[in-house]
Amino acid sequence: VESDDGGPDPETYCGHGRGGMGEEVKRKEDQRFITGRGNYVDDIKKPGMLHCELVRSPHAHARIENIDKSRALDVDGVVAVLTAEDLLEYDLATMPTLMADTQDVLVNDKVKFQSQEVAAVIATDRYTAKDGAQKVVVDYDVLDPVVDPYDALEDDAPLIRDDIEGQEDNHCLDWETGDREATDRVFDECEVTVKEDMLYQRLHPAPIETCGAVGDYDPGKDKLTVHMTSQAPHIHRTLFAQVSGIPEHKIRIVSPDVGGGFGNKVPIYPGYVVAAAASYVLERPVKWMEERSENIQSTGFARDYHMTGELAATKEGKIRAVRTDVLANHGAYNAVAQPSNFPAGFFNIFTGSYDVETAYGSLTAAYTNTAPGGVAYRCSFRVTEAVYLIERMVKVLADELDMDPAEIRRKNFIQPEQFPYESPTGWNYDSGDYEGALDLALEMADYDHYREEQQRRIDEDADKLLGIGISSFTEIVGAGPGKTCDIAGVEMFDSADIRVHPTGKATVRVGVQTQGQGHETTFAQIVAEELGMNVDDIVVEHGDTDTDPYGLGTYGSRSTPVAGAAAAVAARKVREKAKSIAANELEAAEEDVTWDRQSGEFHVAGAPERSIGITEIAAGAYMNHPSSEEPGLEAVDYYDPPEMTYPFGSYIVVVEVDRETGEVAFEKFVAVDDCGNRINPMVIEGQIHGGLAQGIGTAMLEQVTFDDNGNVTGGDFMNYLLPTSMEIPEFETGYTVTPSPHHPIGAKGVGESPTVGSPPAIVNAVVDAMKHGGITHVEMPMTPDVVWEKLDEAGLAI
Ligand code: MCN
Ligand code: CUM
Repeated sequence: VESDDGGPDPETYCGHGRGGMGEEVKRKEDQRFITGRGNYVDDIKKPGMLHCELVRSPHAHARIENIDKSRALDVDGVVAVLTAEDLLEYDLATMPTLMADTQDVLVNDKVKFQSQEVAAVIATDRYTAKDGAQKVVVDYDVLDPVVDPYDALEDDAPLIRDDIEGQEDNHCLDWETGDREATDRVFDECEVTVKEDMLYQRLHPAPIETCGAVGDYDPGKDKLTVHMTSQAPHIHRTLFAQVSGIPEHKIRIVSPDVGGGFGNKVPIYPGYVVAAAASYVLERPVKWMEERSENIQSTGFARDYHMTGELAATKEGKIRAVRTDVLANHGAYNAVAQPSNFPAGFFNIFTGSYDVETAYGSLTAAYTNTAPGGVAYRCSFRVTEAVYLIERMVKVLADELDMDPAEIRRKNFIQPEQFPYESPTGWNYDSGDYEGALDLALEMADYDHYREEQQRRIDEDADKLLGIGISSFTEIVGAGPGKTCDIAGVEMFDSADIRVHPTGKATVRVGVQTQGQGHETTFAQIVAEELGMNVDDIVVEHGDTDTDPYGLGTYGSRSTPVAGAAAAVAARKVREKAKSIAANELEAAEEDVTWDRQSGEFHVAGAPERSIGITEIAAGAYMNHPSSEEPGLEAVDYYDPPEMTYPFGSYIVVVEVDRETGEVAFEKFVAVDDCGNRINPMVIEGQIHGGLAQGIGTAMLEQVTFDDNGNVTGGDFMNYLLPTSMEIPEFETGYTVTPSPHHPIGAKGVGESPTVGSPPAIVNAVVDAMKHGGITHVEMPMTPDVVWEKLDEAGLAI
């Protein structure tokens, strides 16, 4: 359903004072969050509810020889101890991962990573469950672990996946994209080539709320209700039905308030299955709630990409080809949370914002004795890695050619008139104006001034060096289309269901799931805009498979591109019917009635005083419906996007590097984003701030590390360093608006852009400060010791 008054033209959405598109509506949900009235999984208490604690392996690689439950069962209050043997009886000992691998729910034979789930103790309260868990005696035959993916692929590496038939080594998968021959040819003939190895380190998504579930099987209704921390309740229900054999209509998944997801809550974890299974077996509600260190050690991690990047260019700085090779650490199972057909996610967008002739990428993934994962933490399905690769490499090339990194980008940008643009790896970019965003960022950053200041400090041999880093990234968000993107076979569409009630208020239900992004506000704004309603008259619901239309969930910044589109289209369907009712109420022919976006009312052409708004129309729909229409006023839309959306931006970071200590301080941090038409600028600003903070954490502090035994070194926030307000500088944000031509309201996603775009800008800045010493790369996280080593290597340390 097209808009009848101009479509995604940004001028159309200028704000009409009712809380529609483009207005800074305060987040409706914040009232309950900031007054402690949120309702999270751990807030759920049910009569007779039991508590579950998991017994986790202290070893990364070990065969289980025996599990003795007896001492645990002796603990007063312990109701049951479950092991794989018990689950086998119900055919629940294993579960499929999102990439069709098979993961143990409770370890049957061999532990494959430290903290893997071995047994579950169910007791009357959490403390008793914990006491019981400590009394489960597990005999392990400890095996040699391997945690490094390079080591894992050595001939003499211990075999991790002996459960897979025919598997003889730790090789997980190979993947390639682009044109190898053409790319090699360009590299052979090109005047300039550059090459750099870089690690995008393993990160932890760190939501405030850890994962948890309350399983509640009702034998009277023969229905299983699972409250769980889920970014994708509907697909989780489908998977639950497939695994458990319980029919799908007898399962209800409820994802109540979710305290941050960041991709952590896309996969299914054994704890969810155990809580549900235990409630089924014991016929009592069972709660499982993870502790912080369990979350850090076992949850779906992010990145762990060992990349080699290469560019081939002319002496003038025109990039002709990009080549990359990656070794990915997938952990003990292939359990990456991404569309089924994309084994490397959307990494193949690694040519970024640049118009290059040809490109080739290859990747190998390895199993290691580490927790599974790879796609999480605001990553847009590995676009983080792709953007890091290309934006780092452009800087490497600029330094090799002694060119200004802004200038070299300008030389290579895809130009506005080239859209829709097909990339050498087959992606179809919808729209962009990369130079516009860069120009604005340069101006905001006072770029020329800082370049002069940088040189002055070098000339004067100052103690603190200045570095300026740029990143001009392009993202790809909004999966589907369903024909190419699916999760476990289900096409990646999304949905919205709008019901306007007799008094003119509306309930909107969507198939996506907010974890803090503000959907209760922004989806209401879309509907308010398209129906001429006031945003306060609309309530948005989500996260209940019994009441919401089926959708694929929130991740990959897809909510606005897909469910946002569904909300707009459903609203336009309602508007179609509203028009017929309006004509009836106004006693005019339908052709003579038009809708006015400014007033939000229908009126008779040529007689603007004869107008009618949604309240009267709703009354008409229920109390005086025209004979040509059914009573009621509602519509549902299932939206399969024709393409993804390609938000973009330019970030500029100025840092000061202390030659004495290696400490890095932020002087300036400019972020210009373009997410097409903006629904709520304040929500976007919040998304950008949060994501930039995470980008700073990535670049400066965060990394999951392992010791030689495969233990996560420091599974807590004393050791896994997250940025606090002390480490976060003042951000200066700006924006441009380049609508998506195929999205009903011209919007693109934005939730991940800042995390995707900022790490390379920060690393580029730190490298830039030392480039006169010959430094071409600094690995993340750039802690003072790492930076000092580089200063020392460059002869710049004092
Ligand atoms: N928005 C807007 N105008 C646009 C685009 C978006 O006003 N043109 C608004 C949206 O209406 C929505 C928010 O910005 O309220 C983010 O929208 P979108 O880009 O569609 O992303 P999603 O809603 O699908 O959120 C997912 C994305 C991802 S994948 C991660 S990871 C992440 C992120 O959002 N996790 C978050 N931001 C997070 N923010 C919080 N607080 N908590 C998380 O767990
Ligand atoms: Cu990759 S993290 Mo988000 O897509 O939920």
